[in-house]
Amino acid sequence: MTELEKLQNRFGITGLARFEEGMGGLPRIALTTPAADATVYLHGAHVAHYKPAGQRGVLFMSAASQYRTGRPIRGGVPICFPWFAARAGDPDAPMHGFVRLGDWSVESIQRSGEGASVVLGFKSNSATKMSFNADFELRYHILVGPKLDLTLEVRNTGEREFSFEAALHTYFAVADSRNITIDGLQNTEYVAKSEGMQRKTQTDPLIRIDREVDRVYQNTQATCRLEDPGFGRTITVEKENSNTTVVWNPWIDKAANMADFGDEEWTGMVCIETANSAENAVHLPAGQAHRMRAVIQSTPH
Ligand code: TA6
Repeated sequence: MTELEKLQNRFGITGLARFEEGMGGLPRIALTTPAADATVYLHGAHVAHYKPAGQRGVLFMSAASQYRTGRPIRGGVPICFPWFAARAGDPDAPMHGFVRLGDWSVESIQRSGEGASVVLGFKSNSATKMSFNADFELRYHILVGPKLDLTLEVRNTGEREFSFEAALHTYFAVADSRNITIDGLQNTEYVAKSEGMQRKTQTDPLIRIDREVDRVYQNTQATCRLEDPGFGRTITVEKENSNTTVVWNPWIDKAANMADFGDEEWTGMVCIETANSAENAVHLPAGQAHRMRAVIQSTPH
């Protein structure tokens, strides 16, 4: 019996949750529910598709994405942990940490109202401790329904406090990134990564994409609202226990320099990321847990 068949036998639910070979032969869970459909790869616990009933898909996936161990999937909701972006002082460390590069375990799959809930797990081991010297257990709670409700739980299973950064690095599918607006971050300070790491304040009420935008908004718990006139919908991103929000679009040049991203795909996506980064890093005492949550809802106009 293959690993996939073992998973199907143990966790599969007829008419709701099916294990299948996804892109690159990677195992994934196909969720088909009255409220929404979704796809979750065990590689990186990566939500790659979320489509509420009667709507188009909410998440962007690159047609050029790689699907193999050791490489991140491009699009959907990558999980960044235990650091965000490049690791300070370690140029060889993988961008955004290592948990999006490896396989997660399945803990449970259940029907939940008109949708489904999935819990995936990732534990520290000798290999992770080589680069991040801490004992931890992650549990990723994925609730697929009228909303996409994601909670990343980090538990310190060691004897001493450790600090970490984390992000649910969500890629939203949009009709044309030049025509969308993002509301919710007015008067918030941010680090402008595409402008020499300048520290600035968001003065305009609405964020628009008219160049490369790579902004790390600090000390904000605000709900963001993405208006997409082209697709005729509003997407809201509510969050809990997250003090950083990142907004990113690579624009033309950066898109052309990304091997796993189509040169023209920058017009079809924008990232609004639920995070804790830099001064908002989390300091987690031994035995304690932290739960960062993003709740995503798409509402047609
Ligand atoms: O969240 C924005 C960002 O940090 C950008 O600087 C860009 O690097 C993006 O993440 C994608 O990172 P990745 O390692 O997935 O290519």
